[in-house]
Amino acid sequence: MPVLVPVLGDQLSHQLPSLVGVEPADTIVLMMEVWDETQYVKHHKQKIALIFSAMRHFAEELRRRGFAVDYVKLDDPGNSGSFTGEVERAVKRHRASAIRTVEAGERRVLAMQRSWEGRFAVPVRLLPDTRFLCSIEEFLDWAGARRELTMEYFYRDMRRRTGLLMSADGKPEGERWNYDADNRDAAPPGTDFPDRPRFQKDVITREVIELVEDRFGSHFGTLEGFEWPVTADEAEYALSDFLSQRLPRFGATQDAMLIGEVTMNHALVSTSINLGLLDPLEVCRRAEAEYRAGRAPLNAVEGFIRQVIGWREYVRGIYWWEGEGYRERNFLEARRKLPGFYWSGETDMKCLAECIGITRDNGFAHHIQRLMVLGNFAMLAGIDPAEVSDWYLVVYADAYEWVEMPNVIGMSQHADGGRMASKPYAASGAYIDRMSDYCAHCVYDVKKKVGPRACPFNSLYWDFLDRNRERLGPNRRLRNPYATWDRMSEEKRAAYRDQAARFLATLEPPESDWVY
Ligand code: FAD
Ligand code: DLZ
Ligand code: SF4
Repeated sequence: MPVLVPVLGDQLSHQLPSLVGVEPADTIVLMMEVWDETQYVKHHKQKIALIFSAMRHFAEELRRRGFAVDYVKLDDPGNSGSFTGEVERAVKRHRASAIRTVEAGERRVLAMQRSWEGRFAVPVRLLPDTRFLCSIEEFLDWAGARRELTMEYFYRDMRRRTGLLMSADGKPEGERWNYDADNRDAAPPGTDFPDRPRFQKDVITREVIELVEDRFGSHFGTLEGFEWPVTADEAEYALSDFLSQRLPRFGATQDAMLIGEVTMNHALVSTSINLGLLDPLEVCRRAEAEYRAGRAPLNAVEGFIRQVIGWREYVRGIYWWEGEGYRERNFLEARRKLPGFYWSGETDMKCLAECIGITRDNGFAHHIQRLMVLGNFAMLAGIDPAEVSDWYLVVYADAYEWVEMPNVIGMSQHADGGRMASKPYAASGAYIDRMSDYCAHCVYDVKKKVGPRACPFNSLYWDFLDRNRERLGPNRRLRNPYATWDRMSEEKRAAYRDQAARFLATLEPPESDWVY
């Protein structure tokens, strides 16, 4: 009687603990396209296409390695539509003696896995996911011993542990841990960025794209611009392309935004790492090798490695540290509905229209677009963080709860009360103007605070601080903006409040709630 090895859609690594050390002859690998996973939020079309195509390719690779793979397609007759239903059918079909599987990245799915032993009366071996450098237990120990969970200190521990960018004397390379201050340049309009790598769509990907158009046609997003790596080989090609073409300039313009530019000097590796097509440590070693060979500067390589072994591992730890109810955290008690234009992209605000358009066409936007345009606006406008979180989970091809929620609830919306970010990532139009060319093409005037053409970010920024004074006033890092607000005349403050109120009254929720 074989052992059943369910492999989930974001566990596509040949080093997966459930696949290592097993005898293919005694093993049935189960992979399942299931309706429930496509609907717990109505994911972007590109996200579903990416996951299904990558799953189907991975199943082929496993077969070539001698595994028997039972692959359940979405439209297969009898597909029950859920992980638990499909595991139950497979246990019966194969008379499995045991189940061996790797813990899911999301609490929701982990709860299903934990129910299997009781339901199916076969032993279930649930293995930790070793594709992270810091285990959940290690993170909980680290967090439990601290009053403040500062990412920078976590990151330094990860540098020491991995030896990445460390000198022989145990000091950080270049004598500094962090080169963030060197990574805040704008990019002049007209800057030439290398093209994103493109991939031939083979018959598997073409079939999946057709399936998604057919079955998920009403979901957000377009499929025409689908350019994601769907195999480990393609992901490796994309990584090499980044290392040679964009990493050397990754640092300086990391936060910059330009109309029509999707990739800039970003890596576009998050979908591949999150799916298991790339190993995070290997990715960082390759980036370090570029520095050691003198092909990429330290500020760029350190900046990149910090994102992967610092932020990525840290947010995953925070997700498990925060526990149940994380999505519902709402420190600022923000209750407004998400405006409809987050789905349609129809707004006169050029920055939002551009970032939403890029997101619709690519299932992607880079970090600063997510944080300082889309997230910043939602927080200033007082949108309910749970709705904001659902939006991010839908629209990005790299979004899974463990990485999306801390970034949205914690970092971007300050809904955790400051656990992740010591002050809210709130900014007026001046920041967006400094880092992009959006404002030069906007109907609003970024320099104006009140009046019909005033940039909405300006009055919203002050109104946000004013509205949340009780909660944010004690924050020492906000002392300066509050002092500036207090120095304004009452007349000026009233004008800002009025401007913000009139703008907020124009925000309308989507016509239907199909998106949830
Ligand atoms: P680069 O900018 O080139 O960075 C390199 C890698 O570092 C990324 O591929 C990613 O693996 C890692 N990384 C960088 N920043 C973060 C971060 N804050 N958290 C986790 N990993 C990070 N990333 C996701 O993978 N999934 C999400 O659902 C997601 N949601 C986000 C929501 C918000 C509000 C914000 C502000 C950020 C979010 N991020 C998310 C982080 C980040 O925006 C993306 O990882 C990044 O844009 C992916 O593009 P890239 O591969 O070109 O990254
Ligand atoms: C996101 C997603 C989607 C859309 N579909 C599937 C699927 O049909 N089969 C599958 O195995 N995984 C899918 N996923 C990814 C899962 O939701 C993912 O494994 C969990 O989010 C991890 O906890
Ligand atoms: Fe956005 Fe304001 Fe600039 Fe327009 S003027 S692009 S709304 S920041």
